[in-house]
Amino acid sequence: MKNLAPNDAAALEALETREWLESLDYVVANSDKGRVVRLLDALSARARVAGVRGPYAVTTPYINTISPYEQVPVPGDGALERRIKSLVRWNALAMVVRANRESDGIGGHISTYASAATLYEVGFNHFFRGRDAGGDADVVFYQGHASPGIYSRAFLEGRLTEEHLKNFRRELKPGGGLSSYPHPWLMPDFWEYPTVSMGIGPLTAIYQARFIRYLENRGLKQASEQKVWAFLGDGETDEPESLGAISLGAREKLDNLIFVINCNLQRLDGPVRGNGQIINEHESVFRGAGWNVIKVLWGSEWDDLLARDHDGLLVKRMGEIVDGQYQRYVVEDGAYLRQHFWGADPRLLEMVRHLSDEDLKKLRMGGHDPLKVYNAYRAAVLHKGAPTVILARTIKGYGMGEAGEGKNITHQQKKMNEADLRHFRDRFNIPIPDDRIADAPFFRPDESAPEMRYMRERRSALGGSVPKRSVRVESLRPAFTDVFEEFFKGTGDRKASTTMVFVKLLAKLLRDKEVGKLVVPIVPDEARTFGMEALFRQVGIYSSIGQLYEPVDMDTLLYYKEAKDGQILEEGINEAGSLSSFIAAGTAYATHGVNAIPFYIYYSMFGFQRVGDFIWAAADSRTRGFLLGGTAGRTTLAGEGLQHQDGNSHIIALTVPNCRAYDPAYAYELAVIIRDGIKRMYGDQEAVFYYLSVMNEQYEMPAMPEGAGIEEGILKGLYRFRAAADAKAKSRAQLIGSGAILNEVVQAQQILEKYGVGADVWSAPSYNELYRDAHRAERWNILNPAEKRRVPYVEECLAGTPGVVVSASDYVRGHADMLSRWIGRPMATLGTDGFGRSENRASLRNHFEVDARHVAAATLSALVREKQLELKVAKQAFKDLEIDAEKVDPASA
Ligand SMILES: Cc1ncc(C[n+]2csc(CCOP(=O)(O)OP(=O)(O)O)c2C)c(N)n1
Ligand SMILES: [Mg+2]
Repeated sequence: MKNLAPNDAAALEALETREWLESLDYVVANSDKGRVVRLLDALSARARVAGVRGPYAVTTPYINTISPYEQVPVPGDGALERRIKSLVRWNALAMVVRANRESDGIGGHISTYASAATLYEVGFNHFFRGRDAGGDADVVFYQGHASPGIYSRAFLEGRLTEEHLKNFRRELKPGGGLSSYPHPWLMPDFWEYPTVSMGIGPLTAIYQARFIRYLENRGLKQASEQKVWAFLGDGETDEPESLGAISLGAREKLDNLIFVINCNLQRLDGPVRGNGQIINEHESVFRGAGWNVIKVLWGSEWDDLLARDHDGLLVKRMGEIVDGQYQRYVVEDGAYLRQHFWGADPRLLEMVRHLSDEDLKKLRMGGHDPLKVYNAYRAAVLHKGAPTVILARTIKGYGMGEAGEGKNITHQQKKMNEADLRHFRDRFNIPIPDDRIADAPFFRPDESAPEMRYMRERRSALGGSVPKRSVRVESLRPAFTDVFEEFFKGTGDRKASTTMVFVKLLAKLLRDKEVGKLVVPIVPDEARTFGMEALFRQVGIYSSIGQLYEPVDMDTLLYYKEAKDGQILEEGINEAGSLSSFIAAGTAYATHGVNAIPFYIYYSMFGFQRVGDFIWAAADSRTRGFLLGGTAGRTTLAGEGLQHQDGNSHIIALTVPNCRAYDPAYAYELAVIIRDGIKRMYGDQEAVFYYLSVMNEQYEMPAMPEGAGIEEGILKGLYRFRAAADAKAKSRAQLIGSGAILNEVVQAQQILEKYGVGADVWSAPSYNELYRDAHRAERWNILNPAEKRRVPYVEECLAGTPGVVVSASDYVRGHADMLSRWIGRPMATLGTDGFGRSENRASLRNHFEVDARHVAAATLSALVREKQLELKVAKQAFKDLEIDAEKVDPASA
């Protein structure tokens, strides 16, 4: 073929392109869609064979996924729905504006809900099923900063009063107020799950959807049409947690899961992707992960323009604008749009010649068009075999006009002047007269108004109002005939670690007739670390599709068994995901009416420290269950070194108000705590959960000491484990130990005998509980100066005892030090401040000075200072025990 001139080549290509497109149009018009896809596949395969690479695209053109031809009309009354939405908008705005007038700087957000109003209202009017729908009730995760809109709707529905709205962000006002964001802890009848810490909502939503399948597959819940909706911000997806588990959603075929990403293209400071397109970025990420992706970019006004876009010029133009520029269009007028968007090509200008500048400005974004949003939700609900993500284009601060629509400052705009309020009122047609507008009064139509009746009818047809949280389980009071007894007896001369004891106890619980099926063991690829592999076979690993392969260890007794009704949630190396499963299981008593009892065991360093915010969310969610920090302790986990050796977790656990944390040393302690925990959480319905550190050091587990008050002491956090052999000794001491270090303390007791010191040994399974009890008492004492002083439990135990006090634990010294004021005299504290080391146990305990020798030395030293022992005795002991005063300080080493 002869070389064509460039112009001829372009013309030829245009002609060829047009012919191909016409052929395609013919097939589209005359065959089913499957045929079109097969044809495209065949073309792509042929091109590949011929060595053509690409086009490979996980994105589609920058237009709506659902074409106008596929749309169904929105059932119901669109005008009334618009009216309701306007009223919700108004009251949400009034709430924030008024809160800030009354208390400057109290905060609140207008612009997030303003962008998402249609996304929520379509849900409220047509999709979200309430609790009266029984097992079908949906679980909805609301974008935290959109909460004013959610409250505002609840106000219109008559669930919240004007007083509540007035007290937005003033929770301590008499009569109570509304919490800034979704917090079940603070509003336990309203919110189900916290979301405002970015990324927590999306991740926990994925695991919630998976846990629903788990309950169904295990026969604990009937299969239903229940959906999990997660509303999140486009900026929020920058959090690794937001997108971190989306592949799980697709792998597990979670068609009960719908993400709605509110793509207003802005985050707090400015554009999410000024120089790119967040929506297409998300499309590729989610499609690549196997999700059904629905883009809702353009409102109905664009349909006609796109239908006339025969050369694809408009689609091309839509796709080439970056988000920062799109944001610019929001704040500019129609003339600007004509010049800068449409003016890129005379043919585009021609397309909109019939539209005024004002018309151009009115072309809506898809996320503000109920028809587009309704059809997206409908398609999502009907989609089978994969979760759906809806990427909805919206405008941040929609309707706020000059006060903030589309502006970079809009996220934090909480004040509006009279002119702004008037503008908003006019735009949404709110019946508030000029002379009252400056006050931003709330507005609720008369109960008999058509919009009020419509709203109530819609909600009642959908199973009642949402959000709503309620507890729907009976208390669980199991008899536990053969679960705990064995652990009270000890192991005789057999050695065991507390981890082994826990695993054995768990295995027994799993066999228990009453609670066995409710137990949910959760592991992050760490079951073998904790010696739990026997459970693989005993109860199976949950897999929604069973086991499609012959496991490599099929012929062994404890093979890797996956099963559809498997009980263990083996989450892979994913502590945040595991915690999300813990939350889903531990809140099932409220969300699903199932008393699930989760036991989540993990490397203790990768809990509070690694995913502490998820633990905080669990606490907020009123999660029940047991967190087990395995291989805990700074010196108990030999070999692993600085990253793994935990001397911190109990300190962080102290900061979680409803987390009861224990560091048990012996089998019976563990048994007492777990039995009591189940009773408190599932019998008495206390809103607490547990953190137990369990160790891998093996030793003989003693039987529970005889005598009254031991169980109570364990639970309160302190009891006398072993009294001094010689209570009349001249020198006396009280030694306190916890966890694995308790054994060192017991040994120190024997060493001290040789130097004439009679020491009592106390086990302290929970410094945290002691501290809380003490402050409860002290607070009461402050508030009741005329009354007889209440004595904290720790003081009651130790104040009257003879001799010096020494405590030792595998945690930083501050942990025990927090009790020192109630001991009645100075307390010498040994602990593990400083970085860990790869070493064996004995060397580590020498390094951190928490072994029996150092406990004995600290005791002798204190006795000398208190003039209860002669210096020369201590000197000799130091020599015998090889105590090195010049040793490096582990706290800074
Ligand atoms: C973990 C975390 N980091 C930071 C914040 C503070 N913060 C609150 S909202 C916000 C921006 C949200 O942007 P986006 O997700 O796009 O939501 P939009 O308001 O635009 O709908 C930020 C940074 C937070 N709430 N949580
Ligand atoms: Mg945003």
